[in-house]
Amino acid sequence: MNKKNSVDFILKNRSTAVQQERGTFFAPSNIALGKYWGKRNTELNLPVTSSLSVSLGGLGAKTTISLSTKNSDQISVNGALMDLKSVFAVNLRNFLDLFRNNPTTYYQVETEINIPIGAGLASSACGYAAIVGALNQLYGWDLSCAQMSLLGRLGSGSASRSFWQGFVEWQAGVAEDGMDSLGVPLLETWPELRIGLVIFNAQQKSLSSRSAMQRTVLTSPFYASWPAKQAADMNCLRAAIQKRDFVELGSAAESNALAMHALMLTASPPCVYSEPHTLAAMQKIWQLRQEGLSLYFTQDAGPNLKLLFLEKDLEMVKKLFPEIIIVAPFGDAERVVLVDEQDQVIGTEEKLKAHQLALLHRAFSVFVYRKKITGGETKFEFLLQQRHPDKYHCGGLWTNTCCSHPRLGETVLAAAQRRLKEEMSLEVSLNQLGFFVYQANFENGLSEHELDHVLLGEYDGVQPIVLNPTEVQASCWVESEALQHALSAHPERYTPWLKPAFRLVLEELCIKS
Ligand code: 2P0
Repeated sequence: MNKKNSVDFILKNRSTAVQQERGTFFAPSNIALGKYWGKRNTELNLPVTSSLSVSLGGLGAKTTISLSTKNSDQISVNGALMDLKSVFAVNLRNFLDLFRNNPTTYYQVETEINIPIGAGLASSACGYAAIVGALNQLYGWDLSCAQMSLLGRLGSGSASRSFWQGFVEWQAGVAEDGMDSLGVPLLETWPELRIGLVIFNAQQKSLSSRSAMQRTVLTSPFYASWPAKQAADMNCLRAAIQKRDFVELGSAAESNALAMHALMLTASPPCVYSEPHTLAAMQKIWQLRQEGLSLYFTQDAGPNLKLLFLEKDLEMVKKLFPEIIIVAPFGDAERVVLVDEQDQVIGTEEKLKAHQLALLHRAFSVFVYRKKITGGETKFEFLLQQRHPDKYHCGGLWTNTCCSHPRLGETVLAAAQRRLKEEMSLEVSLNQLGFFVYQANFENGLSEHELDHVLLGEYDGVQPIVLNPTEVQASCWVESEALQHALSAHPERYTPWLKPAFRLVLEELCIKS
């Protein structure tokens, strides 16, 4: 199977007639904690081993693609038109060839990227992921992130991990056609985790990672030992993420990066990315660790280091590395995820600021119900909560069972389950019904401008409902007709999102509204 067959297989039954004037997509860059180093199939970018990364939040590439009115492709990066003969443009155009519906289809590709290109900061990962996402919008393919991950891999292996925030495992797969070699997001979050980018040299490297990788596989006498080392490190990384054991995570990531560079040093000719600054920074980190600071690094195919540490050590690390760029890959508890109207992540913002500036952000509303059978008729009752009077808005109003905002990298489902437990002490299996966008302005000057995911679950009738007193004042069960009536008769007693969210629930349960 070649790249073209692979694309045709993934896009089967999808039209290549343009549906939109332009498609736009943001993809975050990702840093591997367990590296991808070596391919078992160079045509399809199928890796020898699985790898595991963490995405960099708002750092990445935003690409817009439209059909070009000129007789050639036009590619611009951060506003500068690229020479179509440059290696960068040639590679990109070869990738675009896989998607043109005839040879005279030309694209205008505009990319804004907020990390240095080709300096070992995974610009190809976010770059190719953003292109796939933009094509998906342009052609209206409606692909899942998993399908886009398969396509992104064909552009650059590490792009398969750039369709999600948070931790992502690129599963190597075993199939010859690569259809099982794609990114899978992990459910775990780690709000305190910080990545620090220490950039000594932002110049484009002279040896591409693609060449270095291939040379290592073909010439290093030690490459045969890599799969076992990688498998052991991946196990440590997965366990560390599950336990939130930072020392285990940092040790495994650092050791994995050093092993990858050790392999490169044994290639022929050797691939050397470290520079004097790189080695000096490593020495400094090891010294600091001896003195008790919990600080680790990882290094990719470039001279720059990415530091790993926890939020509690942020001020210390900033003092020690004044030029550092800090990334909070999971935001923090007090940040919300900014999205566009299609629920594409475009960044994060402090929760209060997002509500002051009415910025569209991701939210969710959970409805827990129970069935009541009276006189042979099934009725539905919904568990409502009254918000604590001190909440930053809508204090004292009645609303659905619980609502909140997912953290960056946290799935809506995982966030909903977390919050249901925190607020009502309930564990309920939930279904996602869809989302809607609404805006409401409050008297205190704050606004809700939310893309609200609605989730529904049935109460088992057994678990005790224990209210979290800092969040919830009271709760009650209300039958659906009574609630519909009350929402019309006394809207001022309810939060503004309850009515539109409840509409999705009524549809799902086929209740007349
Ligand atoms: C990684 N790197 O896992 C590893 C560690 C660099 C060091 O993936 O040939 O640009 O396009 O599949 O994805 C860089 O390699 O290589 C990379 P191709 P890619 O992040």
